[in-house]
Amino acid sequence: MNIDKLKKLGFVLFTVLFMLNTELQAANNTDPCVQASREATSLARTYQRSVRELKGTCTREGDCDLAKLAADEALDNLSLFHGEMKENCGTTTPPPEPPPSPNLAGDIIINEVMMDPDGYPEEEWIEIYNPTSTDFDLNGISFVSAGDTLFTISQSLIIPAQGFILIGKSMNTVINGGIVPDYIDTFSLYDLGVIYELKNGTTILDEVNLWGFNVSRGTSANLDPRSADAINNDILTNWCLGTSIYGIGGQTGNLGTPGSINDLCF
Ligand SMILES: [Ca+2]
Ligand SMILES: [Ca+2]
Repeated sequence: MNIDKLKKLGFVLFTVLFMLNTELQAANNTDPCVQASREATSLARTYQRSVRELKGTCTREGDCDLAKLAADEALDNLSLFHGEMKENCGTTTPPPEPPPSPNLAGDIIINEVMMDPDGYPEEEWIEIYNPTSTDFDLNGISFVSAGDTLFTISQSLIIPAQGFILIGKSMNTVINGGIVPDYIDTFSLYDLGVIYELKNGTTILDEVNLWGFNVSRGTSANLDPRSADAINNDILTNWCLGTSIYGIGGQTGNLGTPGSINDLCF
């Protein structure tokens, strides 16, 4: 075989490979399933990256709005593409599952506290509210009072979207003021307003400073329900004394709304 024949053969082989490659690329580029799958995978990576950023940097309330927005947007688009894939591509493999949502500042808040009940010490309670549209598992969440961790929840405890969890000290309604707690633990609250925090490890999910709040025995510290978010519960004037009678505790009955929507403050 001479050099010219070798050159011709090389040219033919090159042309065939080039055409094959072009056809393969064209097939890949026009297949809606392949495209949707790529988009979904890319969005899942974006979401995972945003979640990593949030977990790495977002340790204070209000610091992480942009990363949260990016994560939310990627997740929304991911759901959209997944829907398109199911519609257009039959049994196409679904995109990779994103990890569970990270715990973010403001996802749960301190909503009402009975710190000085008119009766037994077991009548103290803490109410947590979930202002978001997603259920939240309180497993691993700590409650901190004046810098001291009073307890850490060590079991799955779901607080529904826009729902409440009531944490008490006893299930016995004879001594707990007639409340029905969702969860009980061992703790003791000061009979005055202090700084309370909900934390996930070192991340503060919510903080309220009730220092200066005018506590009244047998009456809860009650956040106005129109201010039920992590920012507005920082404002002391959005808090007031509970006014609804509940349970059986104390000589005159305790006032507050344990486990349900709060009394209006103004
Ligand atoms: Ca707050
Ligand atoms: Ca309440």
